[in-house]
This record gives sequence, C-alpha cells and structure tokens, in this order.
Amino acid sequence: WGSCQMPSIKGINMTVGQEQQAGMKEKQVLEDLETHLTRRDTEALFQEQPQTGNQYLEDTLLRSYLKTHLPPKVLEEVHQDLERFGNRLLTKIQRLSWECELNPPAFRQFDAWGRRVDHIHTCSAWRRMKEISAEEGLIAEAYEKRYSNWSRLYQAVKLYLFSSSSGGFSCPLAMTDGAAKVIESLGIPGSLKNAFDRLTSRDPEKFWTSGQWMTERRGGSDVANGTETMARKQPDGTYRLYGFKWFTSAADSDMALTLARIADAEGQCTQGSRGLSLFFLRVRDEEGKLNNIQVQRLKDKLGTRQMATAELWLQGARAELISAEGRGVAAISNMLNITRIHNVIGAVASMRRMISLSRDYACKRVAFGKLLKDHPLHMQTIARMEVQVRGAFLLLMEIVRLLGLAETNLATEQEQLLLRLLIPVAKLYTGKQASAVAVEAMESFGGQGYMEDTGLPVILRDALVLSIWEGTTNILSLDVLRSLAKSQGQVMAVFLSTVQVSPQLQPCSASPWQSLLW
Ligand code: UCC
Repeated sequence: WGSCQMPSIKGINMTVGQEQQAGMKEKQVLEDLETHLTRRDTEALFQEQPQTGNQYLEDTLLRSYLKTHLPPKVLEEVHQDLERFGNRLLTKIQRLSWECELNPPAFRQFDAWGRRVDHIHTCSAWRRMKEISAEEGLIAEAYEKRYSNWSRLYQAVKLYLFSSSSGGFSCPLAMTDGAAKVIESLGIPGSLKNAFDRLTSRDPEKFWTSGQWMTERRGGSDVANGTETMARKQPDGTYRLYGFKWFTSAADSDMALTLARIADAEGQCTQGSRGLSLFFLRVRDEEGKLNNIQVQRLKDKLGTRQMATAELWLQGARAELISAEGRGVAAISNMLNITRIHNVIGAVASMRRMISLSRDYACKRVAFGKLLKDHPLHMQTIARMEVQVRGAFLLLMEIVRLLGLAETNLATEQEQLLLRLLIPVAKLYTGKQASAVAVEAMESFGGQGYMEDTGLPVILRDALVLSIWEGTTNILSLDVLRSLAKSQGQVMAVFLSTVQVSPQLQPCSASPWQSLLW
C-alpha cells in the first residue's frame, strides 16, 4: 500500500521543509513494511499440528490385547488386515470424514415445480463411507464367522479403528448391525433373507444400511407409553403403518425396524409394552420413491451433524410384521444391545483419538521453556485420561469376547448372564466418561482445542450424544435392575465371582500405568 503513494509524493515540487517531511514519511513507510514482513514470517508456522499415524500400529494396548487373546493363526491374518486398514484410514478415510463434517445433509421438500419430493441429499464422502463399510466387511465380519467366536471381537476392533474417521457413519452401521442381529435371531425367515444378505454384504452395490425407528413425539425412553404408531393388517398379510417417528437417525438408510401397535377390526390397540410389535420396512421402492413416508424436517443437532436425522410421517407405509404380536420390545432388544455395544465402541474410540492427539501435541508444543511432555502436571492429566480409556477399552473387549462366545454357542450360562449385565453398565459408564475425557483432552490443547478448524470440537460435540441416544444413563441403570430382576439376582453373583477370579477382566499388561510408554 505504501509503494503506490510514494511516487506521488516525490513527483511534486516541494520546499526543503516539505522535502524533510516527505523523507520522514518515506522512512516510516519502509519501517511499516518491515514490520509487516516480520509479522508474515511468524504467521507462517505458529504451532505444530497434532497428528496420529497408523492407529492400529500405534495402539499398544490393542495390539497387546490381540496378541494375548487371539489364537496365533487368527492373529496373523487379523494383524495383516488391521495394519492395511490402519493405513487406509490414515491416507484415505480420514479426509472423507472431514468432508462429511463440512457437507452435512440437506433436505429439499419440493422440486422447482412444486412437486413434493422429500429429497435428503448426502455428500459424496458420506456415500463413499457406505461403500468402504461394505468393502471392509464392517458388518459382514461378525456374521460370516470366519474366525468362529473371535469374529465378533475382530469386527469390533475394526469398528473401533473406523469410528473416529467415519464422519458419523458408525451410527448407521450400529443400526445395520442391530437389524442384522434381530433378523438372525429370528432364524432369517425367507421374507427377510434378501435384507439379511444385503445388510451383511461386502459388495458396495448390494450393501444396505438400516434405521431403528423407536422414538415418537411423546418421547424416546418410555417406549411402552410413547408409541402411538398404528399398524393395519392388509388382505395380503402385510401391514400399513400410520404414525409419526420423531427422531430417526440416518434417515437415508435403505430399510428400518420399527415398533407399532396392531389395530383390531374396530381400530382399537392394546396399550403399554404388550401392545407393541416389531415391523420391517423398506424406506423406498425400487424406483427410489418413498414408501408412503413424508419427511417433515431434518433435526438441528448439537453434534453428529454429518448424518441425516429426521422427523418422519408414516402415512400407510407398507411393512412386514417380524415379531410375535405384542413381543416387539423383547424382539428389538437384540438390536438395542448391539447398538449399545456400538455406543461403547464409539465412546472408547473418541477418547482414544482425543488422547492420542493430546499425547502427540505434548511432544511438540513448547511452553515455559520446555515441551509439554516435560511438565509433570500436564503429564499427570494425560496419564489419568489414559488410564480411563484403557479401562474402558478392556471392558469393551471383554463384552465383545463374551458376545462372540454367545453367538457361536460357546458361552456358559454364567457368561451369558455376565454379558447381559455388562452391556448397559458399559454403555452408561463409557458414554459419560467419553464426554468428560473429551472436555479434559480439549483443555490440554489450550485455546487451540476450542477452534473449530482444528477438528477437535467436532469430536467433543459428537461424544456428547453417547450418553443420550440408545438409552440415557438412568434408563440404562433401570436396565441393569431389569437384568437383576429377570435373573433373580444371579447376574450380580456371577459378576462378583468373575471379578474375583477371572484373569479375563485383568488388564493384559501388569498395570495400565506400566504401559504408559512414550
Ligand atoms: O434410535 C435411536 C438413535 C439411534 C442411533 C444409534 C447409534 C448408536 C451407536 C453410535 C456409535 C457411535 S435412539 C432411541 C433408542 N431408544 C432406546 O434406547 C429406548 C430406551 N428405553 C428403554 O431401553 C426401555 O428400557 C425399554 C423400551 C426397553 C423398556 O420397555 P418396556 O416395555 O417397559 O420393557 P419391559 O416390559 O421391561 O421389557 C419387555 C421385554 C422383557 O422380556 P420378557 O417379556 O421376556 O420378560 C425384557 O426382559 O423386553 C426385554 N428386554 C430386554 N431384553 C428389555 N430390555 C432388554 C434388554 N436390554 N436386553 C434383553
């Protein structure tokens, strides 16, 4: 800016005094330019960005757990795949995740000519996540059972690595897994074979995701009293659903499982839990037309903005009854237990990511004359978080180990009881823990942790939902009581005896503190 003014000063006739003044002005301009350049220099690199490498290779606890527990042949194959997957996450998938955050879904209700279209537009990165999920067998792995009882654990490990780089796609995967589990537990009836094959497919062209539509306008916790949706039987044996689903996550899914009350000939329904039945429905037909469903709007959420959560009117949606009449809650509880485990996976993964970045930052950032890692107080804070994530990780591994045994008919009765108890406990505990750890870890970056474009606030926002959806902390506490009551206290006896004697619940290295290696 100074340079273009200078010739005009020099080009006019001036007195000596005026010349002196002009000389001083010129000097000032040059000094300003120098300051400006100096400022630009420092602006170029102010602080070093925290980063992680291959998340699998860097996760010493995960690797040591797998080494300790998996049979050698399984370990060999799994190790190769996880190393490859870790590289794919680092070089390709993480970038897509950020794209999903920057391009949230958009809803268009009408086309240019006033025709109602209810189109939910998702970005290309989100759609790519769906293909990647199929290619990586993120659902398929658990159902193919290539590694017998270890398949479930292996799937959970892949989901754990994927979660923080999935751009929110781990949510539809949770419900997809839950739907596959429900269909499998029903013995894969012929009418659901196509759906099951698609939910568990490795072919991106075939792969389907599923929604879980439980929440209605009267609330999402008290499902027994909050569900108003009515099902009318049709002459061909199918049903038509009428109602308003108020909170449907991943509304761009291909199918959904949902609850409704079957109306009798007079249009009357049984109230309460005993009146609820479980239905399967396709969201769109082969031409992409909605199945008598209207999208009212997309939800304006604090986090998980990458995914389309919608309010849906069911206006005669064609559906198939898949549970016994009045056994809807019991049937969908298989789905709830799977999505709750996914919730634990998401919680552990977000803690792991925040702490890994915090650890890396501590090795790069200098304050008060030395790296953060050389400040004992800072390291104590990180160490405390590290212990939390390690405990949560081991609890998660124990749950998916037990689930793998149960799914291959290798679990004892005691192990089944323990699994039933640990799912709500782990979900409620890690959901809360993830929010607290994310806040603490954010603080370890100072003001940078609060900056949107560092990507750190997204992790916190997304973690905050983990204690809310899939059952709040108090609802899960009630589920713990339900498991106690149903087993007449046996779950507690099994739990106590297990923690006293089982090496499975001990950390695989002598102490989590010992493995805090830098
Ligand atoms: O949909 C949502 C968002 C999806 C996003 C998912 C992504 C997550 C992953 C993220 C990854 C990063 S949120 C909406 C979710 N909604 C809920 O979670 C519902 C919350 N409410 C409850 O959980 C309630 O406790 C209910 C609905 C289960 C309570 O219903 P009832 O009807 O009062 O329950 P009852 O009468 O006690 O139980 C009915 C039957 C019983 O079996 P029987 O009749 O044989 O004794 C129970 O034992 O269901 C059985 N049952 C269970 N069985 C109930 N809960 C369970 C369970 N957890 N496991 C096994």
